[in-house]
Amino acid sequence: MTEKLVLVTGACGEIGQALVQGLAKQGGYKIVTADLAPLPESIREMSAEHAQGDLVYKIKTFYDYDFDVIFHLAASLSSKAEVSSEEAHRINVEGTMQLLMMAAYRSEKYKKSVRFMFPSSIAAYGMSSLEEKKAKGAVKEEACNTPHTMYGCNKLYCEKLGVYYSKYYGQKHLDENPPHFLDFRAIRFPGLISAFTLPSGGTSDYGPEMLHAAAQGKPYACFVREDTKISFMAMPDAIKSLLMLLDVPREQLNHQVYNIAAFAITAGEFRERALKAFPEAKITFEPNPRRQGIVDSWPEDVDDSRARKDWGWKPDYDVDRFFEEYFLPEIRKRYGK
Ligand code: AKB
Repeated sequence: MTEKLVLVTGACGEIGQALVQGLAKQGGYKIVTADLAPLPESIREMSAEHAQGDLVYKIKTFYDYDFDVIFHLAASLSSKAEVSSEEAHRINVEGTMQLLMMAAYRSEKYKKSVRFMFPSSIAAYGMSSLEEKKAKGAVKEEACNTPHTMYGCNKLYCEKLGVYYSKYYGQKHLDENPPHFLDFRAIRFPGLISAFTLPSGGTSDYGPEMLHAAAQGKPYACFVREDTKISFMAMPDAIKSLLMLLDVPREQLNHQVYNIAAFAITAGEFRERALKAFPEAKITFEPNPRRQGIVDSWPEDVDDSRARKDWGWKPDYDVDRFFEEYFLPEIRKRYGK
């Protein structure tokens, strides 16, 4: 069987590294990676080729490749995007648009629908107050699409761009039979937690930062209030969702954007779990008003019934299994505690 050619942008990021490992483990893919940074040692051997540099300027190079699949993970995350909003817009929107155009062009020219996998985020939602956040509970995809952050606006808009390039680009959809438009699929991720890497530039980062600090015996001042609640997920489940959605036949999908959820938990509950595992941990709460505002605007949970129905999504790790079977065993090995 011939290998499928896959591009992973943002390959050095948390999802990127785990995804490259997941694709390599699954087999059947020739992996091309792209990132601003050189590839870390852990995935270097798995990439057939690495394009280092700014995607927006490098896009021309990619027109020469016959990609079957694109995972466009490169992004400036929510906290970072608030301090450099213009740069974030360039990375998050222009980078995505350039890649979508390239994928749409190739799909049409070669009559082969390129699969374009896009990680969106719970940042695409916006709650006007804590009362609304509480009242709304687990939100469905179409609810509260009023993001409060540059990153959230970028993600929501890029979902729309993806739908546009896959359905309406050139307005040829009426006479094209069969259509050869790019096949855009997006997942709105909650906060992700890996036992192997730490996030940077995001606002859900307090969860993984707190747990990694506790495991290393380092004090941690959490930048959000104890009662702050959002949805989180183990990194292996995030990778599972991307690989699952990639393989679903188009006819089976009734939508192009899907929520996925695993467990919704407060920062205070994270602290309790961390203290149970590492009783010496020193965790305090020192809310940062700007970052608190960002997380307060995100829903406390998301409704993932659409993904469950269309492609059989189900996380492997609920909160107990996340700690007992994934995070704690791995982190103890990592930090020797
Ligand atoms: C962030 O905090 O910006 C991301 C996200 C929730 O999309 N982790």
